[in-house]
Amino acid sequence: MRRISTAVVLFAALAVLFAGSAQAAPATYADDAGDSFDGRASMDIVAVRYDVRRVVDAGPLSLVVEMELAEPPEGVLAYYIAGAQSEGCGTVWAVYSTGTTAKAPVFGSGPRGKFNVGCGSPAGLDGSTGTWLDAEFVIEGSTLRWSIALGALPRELRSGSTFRRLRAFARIAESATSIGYPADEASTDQTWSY
Ligand SMILES: [Ca+2]
Repeated sequence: MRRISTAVVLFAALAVLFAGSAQAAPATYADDAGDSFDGRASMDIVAVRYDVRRVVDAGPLSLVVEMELAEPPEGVLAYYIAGAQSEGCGTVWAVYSTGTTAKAPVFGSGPRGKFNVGCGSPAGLDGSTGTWLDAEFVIEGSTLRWSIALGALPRELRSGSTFRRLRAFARIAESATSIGYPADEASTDQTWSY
């Protein structure tokens, strides 16, 4: 009898442990509406959300980053970027490029969403270990959503991390440079762990 109850307690503890790691509470931070540099609602960040969940039923547990704008995003000449400093893998950026010349080597010629993470590659000549990863990327109304299966991330991010310095940018792009002009910025002091 004692052995059974010990097993039950152990199972319950493991269930809590796994539930905790699989269902981390999402983090959301907001930004004022109506504050984009050039007044366009399509360049106006209003909220950013981090989560680990299954995007589709029976799909893989995924890192999910969502950016809500005041209106649907631009289709040309814009970048939308959400970043955070991770524990173990440097900066994790979610980047949507509408497809400009300067980003073509990474993004190709069309609109595309990707992640750039600060680990997962051998150090290059400049010491960088940054790695570009394809995101599952969709635009649903005014919300941009990047996701990637946890198993597709470098091992430093697969089983959990803590994200700090959460911040996001909407940038007006022009074809000759990769930097662009800031249209809106958002940030928070809160941290997020999964
Ligand atoms: Ca805003």
